[in-house]
Amino acid sequence: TKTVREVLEEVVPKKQLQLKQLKTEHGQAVLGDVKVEHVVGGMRGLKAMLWEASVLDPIEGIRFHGLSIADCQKVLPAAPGGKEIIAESMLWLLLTGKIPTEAETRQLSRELAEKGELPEYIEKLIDSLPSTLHPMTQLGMGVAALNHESKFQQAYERGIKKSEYWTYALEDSLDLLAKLPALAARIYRNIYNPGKPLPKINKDLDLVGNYVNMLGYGDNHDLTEYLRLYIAIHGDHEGGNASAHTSHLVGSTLADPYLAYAAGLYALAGPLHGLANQEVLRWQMNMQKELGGNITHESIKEFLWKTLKSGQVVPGYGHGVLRNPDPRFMALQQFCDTRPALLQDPIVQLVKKTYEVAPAVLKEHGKTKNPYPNVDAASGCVLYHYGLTQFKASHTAYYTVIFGVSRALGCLTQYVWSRALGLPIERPKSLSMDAIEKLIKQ
Ligand code: CMX
Repeated sequence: TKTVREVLEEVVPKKQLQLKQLKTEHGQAVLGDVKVEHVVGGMRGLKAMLWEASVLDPIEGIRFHGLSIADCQKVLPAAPGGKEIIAESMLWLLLTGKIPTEAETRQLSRELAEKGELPEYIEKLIDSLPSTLHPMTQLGMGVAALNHESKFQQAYERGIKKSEYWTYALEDSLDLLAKLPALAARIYRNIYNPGKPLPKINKDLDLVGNYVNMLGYGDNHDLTEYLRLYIAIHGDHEGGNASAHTSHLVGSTLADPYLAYAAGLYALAGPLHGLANQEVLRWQMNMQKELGGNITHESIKEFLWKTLKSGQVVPGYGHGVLRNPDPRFMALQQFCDTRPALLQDPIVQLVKKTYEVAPAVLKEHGKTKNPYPNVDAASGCVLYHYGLTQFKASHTAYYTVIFGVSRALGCLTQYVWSRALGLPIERPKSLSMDAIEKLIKQ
């Protein structure tokens, strides 16, 4: 049984060599043109950054080191007594490109559990915040403040060789991942159950098992399994999405992993990104209220048109890269399909029915390049079913915090790889409209 560090020690030199060869042998190879539409269109489709752990295919969806979600479900170890992928086995795959054994997965779970308690100053910081402060603001503050412990920052100040950066980056990343559940659960407790004692971390439990326990739902096996799957498959979605790209940019300045990920979290908080699952739930509940007992394809279609005609987006549909139903959405649907209680839930049923109608309506509307559901179309509604109903007022919007616990897997993996590969500070060239016009005329 190897540790994740030992596996990385073996993999890093190979990847370093691969990059060296790419730079020396293919440095001038062309990957595409930069068009004005890229510069003014949010760089959509521009192949402009390196990201190791996952690549998003417009049709097939996400692949983690080449493995689809279905592949991962077959080969990645689950928790004892569970079936779903867990955060640790996904983290191992993302970091190393290898599939961990059961024993390696358990060992990583134990290491994270042993490092999981929060330092007292973080507990005090979080407890001092008003319960009306947005949970994502709190999460970002807690993550940033944990850099008091940053081994990377301390080593950098001591003066270490560039080739050693990644090892300290890895230690920080594991420390941060280990502490995220306690931080996220404390925020939840303070807002929704003030004063309720928080359970200690169980050293025999996986990361998400402990998270669900600390949220107060530890006796709900189905919710625990749902969140294991949710957190594993939201872990990484290649590099260009707003949270990943933000943390990558900030990390490229050699700000430590805590600061880099805190920055990524604030990008995740936006309604077009990580807040969307909550928006979906709000929207589906409005639909439910308005349609009453009359839930038919026709009435859903009318509601969709009403949303579109009022100039709003249909939340949970569309994507910057995907051009097919999101396989993460399909995996969550599959989870629902095997559980009668979920299948009977009115809001889960409405999500399913909406999916039967929405693509055709969005095609007819003709604006979005992708008329299909993304993962957010289902994820929040299932949380609601399990009793995580705190989403209504924006200051109590908690769902994105769960996404924030998950996305750390991918962002911190890339932080380690960026340091291992010695990637430089990001500094793309910007242009004014006048400068663009001048270039076109040349
Ligand atoms: N409903 C209505 N209109 C939509 C739409 C939707 N679901 N998705 C895109 N459009 C519109 C866009 O607003 C844009 O309109 P304008 O030309 O008037 O600005 C047009 O279609 C073209 O957009 P696009 O190229 O298809 O999509 P983008 O890459 O610009 O945006 C996304 C992608 C996800 C922000 C967008 O589809 C959206 O707003 N969806 C709803 C929110 C959502 O579900 N977000 C979650 C994304 C998943 C994630 O974060 O991982």
